Amino acid sequence: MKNIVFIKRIFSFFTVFLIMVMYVQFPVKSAGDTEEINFQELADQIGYLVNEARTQAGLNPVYMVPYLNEVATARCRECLTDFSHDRHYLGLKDPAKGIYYKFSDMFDENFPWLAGKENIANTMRTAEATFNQWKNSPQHWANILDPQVTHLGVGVVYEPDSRPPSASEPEGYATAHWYWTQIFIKADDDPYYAREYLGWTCFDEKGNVAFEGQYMPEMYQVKPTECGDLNGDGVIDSFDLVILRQYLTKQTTLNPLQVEAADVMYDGVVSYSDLGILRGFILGKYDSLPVRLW
Ligand SMILES: [Ca+2]
Repeated sequence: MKNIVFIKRIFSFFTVFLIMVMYVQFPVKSAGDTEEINFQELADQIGYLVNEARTQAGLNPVYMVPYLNEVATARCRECLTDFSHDRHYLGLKDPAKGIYYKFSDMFDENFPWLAGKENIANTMRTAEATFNQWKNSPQHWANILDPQVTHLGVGVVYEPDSRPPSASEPEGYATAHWYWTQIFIKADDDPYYAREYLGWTCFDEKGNVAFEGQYMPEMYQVKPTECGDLNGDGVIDSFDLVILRQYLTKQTTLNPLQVEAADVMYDGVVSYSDLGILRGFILGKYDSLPVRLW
């Protein structure tokens, strides 16, 4: 009986709008070792940009939910071999392999959502560039600014072995390195039903329904506390030195706040001179950062 009520509620609200962006260009530059890419930070950057846009439009910000991030990441992986909303290779779909028959198949059957939408994109390598693709497309933008949306999941996947399409193989493999997905939902946050969803939902201190682990995304997960503190742990030590060396040898990337904190010479660029000064500070050669050498 409960399930019947729930199913009716889903169908009465259920709408799915499926839109994608595909730019036919193939960046040849590799992102390097994918171990060094902070995918969670990239996903949160997308969420932050969504909320910035929604706030400017006078709409409520949306929460991100770890489970929805997982769903969106699975959708990205699906897009590696079939970058499409219409699932026209239906006969090839195999849920056991993480390839789904329809949008709603990606969700646990008990997950309390009433409506869902997705935006997918590929090719671009930064959250800002991907977000601007969606911003410049009216249908994607309408999803981002949908007043009914309450929660968001973002997935980001990097595929190092992508290759350009050929006439004989139009589908079936990744044609871009980067894949991005937004999964928007309208949550079933009716307190009357919420207790049936425990495990997915919880109640905040005011008794409002919330999803387990939901959070407001921040632009950058790593936030330096001061000049020289590249990893944002509040102290300047050899761990920061290692990060700066990895950055200079292109083994890792830094967010803009970290790049600013890495400019310990305060000359507007990050170079091996900064590495020398940071090492000198850690060894006690300098009393404070930044150190201006002129
Ligand atoms: Ca530090």
